[in-house]
Amino acid sequence: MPEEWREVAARVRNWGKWGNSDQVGTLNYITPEKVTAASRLVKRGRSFPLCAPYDADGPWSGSFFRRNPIRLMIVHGGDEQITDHLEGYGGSLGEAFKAMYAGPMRFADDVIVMNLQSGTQWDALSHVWYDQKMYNGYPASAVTGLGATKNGIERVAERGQVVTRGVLLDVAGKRGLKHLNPNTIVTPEELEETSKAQGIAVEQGDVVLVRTGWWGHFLETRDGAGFLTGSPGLSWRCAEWLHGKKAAAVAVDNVAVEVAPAEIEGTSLLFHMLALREMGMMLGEIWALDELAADCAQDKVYEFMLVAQPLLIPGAVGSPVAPLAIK
Ligand code: UVW
Repeated sequence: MPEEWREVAARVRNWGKWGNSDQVGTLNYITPEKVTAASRLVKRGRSFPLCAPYDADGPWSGSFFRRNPIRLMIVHGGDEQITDHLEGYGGSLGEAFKAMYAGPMRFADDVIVMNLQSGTQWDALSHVWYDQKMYNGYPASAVTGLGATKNGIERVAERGQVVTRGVLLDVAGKRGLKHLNPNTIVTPEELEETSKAQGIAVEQGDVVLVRTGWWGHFLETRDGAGFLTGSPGLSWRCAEWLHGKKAAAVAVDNVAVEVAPAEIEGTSLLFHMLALREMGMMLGEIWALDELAADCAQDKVYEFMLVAQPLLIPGAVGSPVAPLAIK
């Protein structure tokens, strides 16, 4: 890695800042005072879901190490005919259906099979590392077939801590575009200019939402390969800007928060390494920001209460999330 990147990595490193056993990183910036202040941002009682659909029509073509979610019905309305055929049918399944269908009640059940990373998600601090170390100096070997024994997403979920002020930086909107062009690099200077243009300053403990318009573009084109490989997104240099602001997390409406391909040839996920490994900052990916952005453009209020709790999945290196921005 170039010296300049290594120097930034050293400058933004938060290891030990919240103790040697910390596993939630910059979420420590969200204090009880921050949560109560965020609740006071709710003025209209209007909430905006920021979750993309977990369905078969997402961007994962099957050529990557991820797939679109697969949802299957396990019990459904058509199963009612089983009541005509249960006589003499044994086994625990037969017994279960006899008991459940004894009266008039009928029901449906389903199951979902998906990568935790294939839809709207949080990356846990154990998702990415380099040089055999992850956030707070934990060894990469702590992530095994059992899951992440350090920096797993459950550390965040257990604390119930992803409730704070959200700030939207609508970079595409500021440029007057529906979406940024493919592979556009969003610089820290542009984040600063956007925040100034919107009259909002990022403060300690905020979750910063950056809109590129890329998810909305995918919904129009359904071009999964283009969504994955042509993504506009943050420059790795934005890490230092977010570090200086003491942001709690960052989430973007693209696949990896950062721009693709990586700005330094022969590397990948440069911003991931700085955010997750050095800063201990979770990354939100594939967040649907268009409806919220349209509302913010209308009322000129780019701050809101954000509730974005991950699922409590012990050992997971990420989690689906259904974030809500409440104004
Ligand atoms: C990888 O592709 C490894 O990560 P992400 O989904 O966070 O971009």
